[in-house]
Amino acid sequence: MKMQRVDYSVYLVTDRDLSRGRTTLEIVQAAARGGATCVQLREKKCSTREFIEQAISVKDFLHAQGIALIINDRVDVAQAVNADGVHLGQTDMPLATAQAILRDSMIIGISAESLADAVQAEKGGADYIGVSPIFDTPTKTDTAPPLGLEGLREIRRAVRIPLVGIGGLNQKNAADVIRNGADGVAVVSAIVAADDPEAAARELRQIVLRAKSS
Ligand code: TZP
Ligand code: MG
Repeated sequence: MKMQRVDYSVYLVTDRDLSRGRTTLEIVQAAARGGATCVQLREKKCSTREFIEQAISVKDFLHAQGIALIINDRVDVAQAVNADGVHLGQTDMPLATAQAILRDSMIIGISAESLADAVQAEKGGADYIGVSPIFDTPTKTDTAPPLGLEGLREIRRAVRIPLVGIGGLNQKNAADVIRNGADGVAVVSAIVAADDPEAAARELRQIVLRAKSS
């Protein structure tokens, strides 16, 4: 069953290369204790088998907490582990193809690198949009030019589905991202590479909650 009402407030995107010796599961557990509300498992290098094993262990943990698990890029892996969703970029499987395979069984998130991408994703029936990137980031360098807060605002005015900002987001700019129309902040390094991922997630959660209520 497709999860209704996902909380995108603090959306952790994993990255084993930035985890400083901690396992992805350890990072996910710490982030969940701190208040992360959604987790995207993003594995660019490991084997399909390892991706699936990792996804199962992360899912077992997250489901006990009621936190959504979204799989990056791989519709097959998302199906194999019965994840809550899949996240697709502009050069990944097309939205319509993923919908034909998944038949409304899970959330589909789409990365939008422009206003046109965002409008098209909403028209196509995406469940949420990752607005990417908001700012420049060393974590991913093959991105489109940053949209900035102005670009985010423009997208917010044009679409109704949930928006999650990504790219260079942290405790210093998370409130601005929410105030400019995002429903949540997606972060890699601000949690994954933090000295204390739990404290980092907790701080982000407080900042986002405050920004939403002000
Ligand atoms: N997609 C767009 S920017 C990005 C991804 C996966 C990386 C964001 O990483 P960070 O460390 O939160 O800037
Ligand atoms: Mg992708």
